[in-house]
Amino acid sequence: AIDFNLTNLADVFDIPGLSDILRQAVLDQLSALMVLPNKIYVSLVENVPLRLLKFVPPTGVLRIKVIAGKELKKADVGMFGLGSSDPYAVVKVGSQEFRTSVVENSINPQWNYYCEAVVDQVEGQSVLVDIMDKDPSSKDDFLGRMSLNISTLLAEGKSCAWHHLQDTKTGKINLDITWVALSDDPEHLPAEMMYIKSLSSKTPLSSSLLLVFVDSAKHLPNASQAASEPSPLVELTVGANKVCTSVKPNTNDPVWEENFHFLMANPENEEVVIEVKDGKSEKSLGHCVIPTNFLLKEKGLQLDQPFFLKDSGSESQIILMLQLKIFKSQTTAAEKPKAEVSEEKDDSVQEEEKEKEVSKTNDVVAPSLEDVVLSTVSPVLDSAKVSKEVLDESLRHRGSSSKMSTEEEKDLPKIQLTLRYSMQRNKLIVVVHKVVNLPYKDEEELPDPYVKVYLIADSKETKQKTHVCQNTANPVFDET
Ligand SMILES: [Ca+2]
Ligand SMILES: [Ca+2]
Repeated sequence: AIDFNLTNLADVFDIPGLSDILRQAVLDQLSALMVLPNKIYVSLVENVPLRLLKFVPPTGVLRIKVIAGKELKKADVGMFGLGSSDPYAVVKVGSQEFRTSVVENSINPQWNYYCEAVVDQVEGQSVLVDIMDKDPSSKDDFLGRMSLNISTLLAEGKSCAWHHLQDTKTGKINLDITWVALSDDPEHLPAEMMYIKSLSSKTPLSSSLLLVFVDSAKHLPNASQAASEPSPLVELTVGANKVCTSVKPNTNDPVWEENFHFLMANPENEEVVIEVKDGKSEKSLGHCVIPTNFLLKEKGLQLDQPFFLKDSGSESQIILMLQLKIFKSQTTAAEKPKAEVSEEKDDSVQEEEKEKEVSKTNDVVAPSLEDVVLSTVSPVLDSAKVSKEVLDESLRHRGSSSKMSTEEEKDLPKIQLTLRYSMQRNKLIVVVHKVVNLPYKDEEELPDPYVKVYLIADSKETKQKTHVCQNTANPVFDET
């Protein structure tokens, strides 16, 4: 894994002679790492745990069946000049990529291929399908592409249709796409398992999604008696899937705060194997196993607690948050608005929550980190062809309980911003949309808020202000 901090990254991009090739290489690496959601959290109030806010479940899952192609372009020259193609399809959703098998020598291929893509955020995201002709001894030929907006799919719940391919003269593709909602109700599990079995006997499909938030570990042992502090990382294994956190250098109490998810066929008999390792010596620092059926018995299908590590120090713990989401593929018409509500909720979470008041009750904290993050992350987003990104962060009041209900969360002050970095113009564009739920003392004395944006780079500081909105706790600015 690449491990460099964002401040250094900013410096790298500032080097004027940095070749485009190197820049592109860095961007490619980063876009691979910057798996959606590209959410960044900056604590505006000190000593407030952001843990719960950083644990953001995906919005849903798309179950995609690439059924068939028709009248595809002939990209191979045949012996008698007729020609054909050896088509396969590449499906992309965010950073996830899936590939069908190759159907040889056919312009009307039948794939009947299933894949499942986790959708973190609906806004601005598409399902992209490229059709290619496999050529054993040269670069594969492009046969056409198509894209579908995920928000449209979500509204319809299901789409089964022939789509004309773009950027080509001929060809259609038949896709069956289902929006799968995520539920906290274990009662949905048997029905979903029956349903996926009925869909395909060949492809093992998923009935649920396991979310794992690796928060931190405490009192980890050193790798050996002679060794100094370890540089720990966590390896998570579910079935054949293995993922790793980043390495935290030289600490017995690492904080990772990283999100992972695993598609599961049957959570009744699967387990998460957690192994903490020293990145330097590769030695194990402790491990534990959590069977996922534990989660089925918990309220909200959720566990948020420290787990003692085996073969580790006597006090060694790992702090994890695990949640199981049960798939609900068959959404009835009556239930549809529910799915839309949950999407709305997600949007509101995605609004950046921040406030800068005229009064000095809450001092502005850490704009530098935020801006460094912005100016470095945004070019990455550009390269990943994400035109609009919303930076997330949340403001929490001191003394509030560690768990907030959704109701309470709705009333938190929030700011909505759009951030874009234009490589051509070498400019960071910040659109201040609006702020909601600013605190105020009484109805008579509403605040007159404005937003000040700081950019701190290379110890130079620039700032810009919006206009002042008189007498409101919910100002709308829409300023760039
Ligand atoms: Ca060819
Ligand atoms: Ca070919």
